[in-house]
Amino acid sequence: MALRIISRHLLQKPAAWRYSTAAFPSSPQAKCQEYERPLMKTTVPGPKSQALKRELSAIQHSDAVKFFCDFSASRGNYLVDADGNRMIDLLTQISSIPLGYNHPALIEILQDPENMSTFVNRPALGILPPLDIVRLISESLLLVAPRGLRQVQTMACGACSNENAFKAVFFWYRNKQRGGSASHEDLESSMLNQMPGSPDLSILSFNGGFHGRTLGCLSCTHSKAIHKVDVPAFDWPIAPFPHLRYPLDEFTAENAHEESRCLEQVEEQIEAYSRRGRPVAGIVVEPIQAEGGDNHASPDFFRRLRGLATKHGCALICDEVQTGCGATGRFWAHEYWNLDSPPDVVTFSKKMLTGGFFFKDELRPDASYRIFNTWMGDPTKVLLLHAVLRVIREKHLLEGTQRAGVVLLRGLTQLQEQYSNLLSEARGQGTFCAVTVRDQKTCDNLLTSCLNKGVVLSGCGERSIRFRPALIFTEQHANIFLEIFDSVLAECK
Ligand code: PSZ
Repeated sequence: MALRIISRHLLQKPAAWRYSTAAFPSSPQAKCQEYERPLMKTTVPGPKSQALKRELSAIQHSDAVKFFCDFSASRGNYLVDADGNRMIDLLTQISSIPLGYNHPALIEILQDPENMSTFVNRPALGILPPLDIVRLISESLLLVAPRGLRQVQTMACGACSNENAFKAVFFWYRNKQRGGSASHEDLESSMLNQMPGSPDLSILSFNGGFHGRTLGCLSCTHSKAIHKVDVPAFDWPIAPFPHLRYPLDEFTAENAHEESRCLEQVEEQIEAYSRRGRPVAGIVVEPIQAEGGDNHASPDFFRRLRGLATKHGCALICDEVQTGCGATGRFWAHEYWNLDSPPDVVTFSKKMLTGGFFFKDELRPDASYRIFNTWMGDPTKVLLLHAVLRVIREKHLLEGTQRAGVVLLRGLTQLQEQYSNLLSEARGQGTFCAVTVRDQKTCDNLLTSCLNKGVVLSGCGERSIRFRPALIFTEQHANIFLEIFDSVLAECK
C-alpha cells in the first residue's frame, strides 16, 4: 500500500532531472542555462506558500518557514518559490548548495544506472561498506584533504561531525595522559558516568562561535541564547573572539592589540581550567565566525592560537562547516593562515554535501566502535561531492568565487559610503561577505524588502546581512544583486 502511494506520487510529479529536460532544450549547455534576472509575481510568502505553511503548522512548529521552494523549477543561482517567484539566492539553503540548483553534473549522477544501487541501498558504513568506497573517498575527499591531514571520517551533518571530532580528541587526550588505552577501572566507572572513565575534560570555544546544536556542540555554541536556553551545558572555558575594525588593513595595529588581548584570555582560561582539574583537551574555532556575525580574525591570530594549542597539549579543531568548500576563494579558509603545523582536526559539512572530519594520524581512535553510528555518512553524498569537486576544478570555481567576491565586496563598500547612515563594516573573503546594518529593525526591513524584490538573503549576528551564494555566483550575479540592493537602500527611511 505504502509503496503504491509512493509510486503514484512519483508518476504525478516527475523528478527534477526530467523537469530540466522538459523545460529546456536538450543540449547540455542549454540545460545549464539559468534565468536572467529575478522575476516576482507576489510578495513573499505568496498565497500558495501561506496555504502550505498553514498545513505544515498543523503537524510541526513552522514559524521559521519563510516560503516553500519549487526545487524543480529552480536553476543555478535562482530559487523559485511555490508562487512562481524567481529569486536570486544569496543564502543557498544556509550556505549548503555548492553548484546552485539542478546542476547538470549532479543530475547526471542520478541518471546513471551504474549509480542506482548506491542510491537504493544505504549501507552501515562502519561495518559493511560498499566495494567502491575506498575509490570513492580517494577520488573525492582525499583530493581536497587539508595539508597534513591524511585521515578522514564521514558523518551525517555538521553537528554530528563536530560531536565526533570532540570525542576523537578526548580519546587521544586520555590515551596520552594514561600512556595507553582505557583500563578496567576506566571501563567500569564510565558505565556510571563517573571518573576516571568519564573524565573531567573540556573543549575551549569562543564567544560568538557556532558549532551545532547537539548536546556537546551546544556547550561550544555561543551565538544566540535561544539556541541554548533550557539545555544543560558543560562548564567549559569560553574565550573572547576578537572584535576587529574593518576594513582590516586600515586598522592593523588596533586589531593586533585586540587579538593579543583575546589570546591572553585563551591562555589564562587553559591554565585556569587545568588548575580546576578540567583540562582543555581541544580548542574549537571557526575561521570566520559565521552565525555569530561574520567576525574575522587575522592569519596571525590563528597562527598564535595554533602555537598556544601546541604549547598546552590541546588539539586545534578548525570548524570549516560553513567556511569550507570554496566560498572564501580558497578551498579551506584556513589555507589563508599559512600555519607551520596544520589544525589537528578539520570538520566539514554543508557545501561538502557529506559531513565529516579530517584528522592527523595521531587522532585515530585506538579501537573499533569508538567513533561509530549506524550510517556514518552516506555514500550517495560522497558520489555527489565527487561531481561537485570535478566541476570546481574544471570550471575554476575558486578563481570565479574570488573574482565575484571582489565585485561584491567593492559594491558593498561603495553602497556603505553612499548610505553611511545605514551600512558599515563591509567585510569578506571570496563571496563569504557581510555588512553591518544600523540596527536590528532596519536589518530585518532590508532583508524583507530584498526578498520582495527577488533576493534571498539572511542575517547573522545581531544586525549583519550575510552573503552565502553558490560557487557559480559570478560578477554578473553580484551586479544584479547590487543594483537591487541599491534600490532597496534608496527606499529605506
Ligand atoms: O540555526 C541553525 O541551527 C543553524 S543556522 C546555520 C547553521 C546552523 N550552521 C551550522 C554549523 C556551522 O555554521 C558551523 C560553523 N559549525 C557547525 C554547524 C552545524 O551544522 P549542522 O547544522 O549541519 O548540524
